[in-house]
Amino acid sequence: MAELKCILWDVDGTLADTERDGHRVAFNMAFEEARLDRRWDVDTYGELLKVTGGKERMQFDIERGGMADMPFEKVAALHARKTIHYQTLIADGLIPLRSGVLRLLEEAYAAGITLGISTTTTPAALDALIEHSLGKEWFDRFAVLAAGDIVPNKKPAPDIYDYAMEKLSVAPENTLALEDSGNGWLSAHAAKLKTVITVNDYTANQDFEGADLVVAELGDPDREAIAVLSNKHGLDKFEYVTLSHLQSIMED
Ligand code: XBP
Ligand code: MG
Repeated sequence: MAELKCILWDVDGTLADTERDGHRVAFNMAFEEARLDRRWDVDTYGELLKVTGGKERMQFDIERGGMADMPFEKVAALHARKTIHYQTLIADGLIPLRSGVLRLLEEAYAAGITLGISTTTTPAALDALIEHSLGKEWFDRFAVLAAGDIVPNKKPAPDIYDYAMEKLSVAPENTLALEDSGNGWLSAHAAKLKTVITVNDYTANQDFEGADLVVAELGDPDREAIAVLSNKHGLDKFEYVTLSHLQSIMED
């Protein structure tokens, strides 16, 4: 039995459905701008999501023959342009937050729970989402923004969660992760965190065996009841995820 003191949030797929209509589109804009033939369609991008990190994803596509070979400096330069396109898409307000995200963040913040971000995404992309989708006040409300290349190994390695917890001086037994993908779950689990998963179209069929709660959405009081896909701690029937659900998962 442990108290919930900290919640670490994944970004892409968890705060918002950024992959299909955000990152993917921005990669294609960078490819087109650089006059490359390659375009990542929705299904191809789904396959490529098994590789975390945008630069690593391009490198993987090059190695498997999907994209023309190029030196890593070119990959990095293309990725920098992709990040700029992504920032523009986010600033245009094209990607809303997922249901329940703001409600749960506000509830946890008001309750004095430490909040942090643990993501594979580039810091500039994260900043754009915080500024335009959450609101600038959240730059101060998150106690740590752990993102991108600051750790040697990206998810599914536990490094980014370990880094965030070290910065916050919180123990894994008091920390809960919110994730959306198999790689995110493996990362949080390897960091010894209890984990709640909100699946999306790209991750619905991935393996979340052992996760503490798997739901279709966090949900909101004024919406349809959410689908609960697995409920390891036997929480009583509920229509949306609340802070007390997260607290009971920690205390079980
Ligand atoms: C998801 C990722 C990222 C994004 C693209 O991160 O793997 O690589 O797809 O972002 P998470 P970058 O779910 O951990 O938030 O191009 O900035 O890497
Ligand atoms: Mg994710």
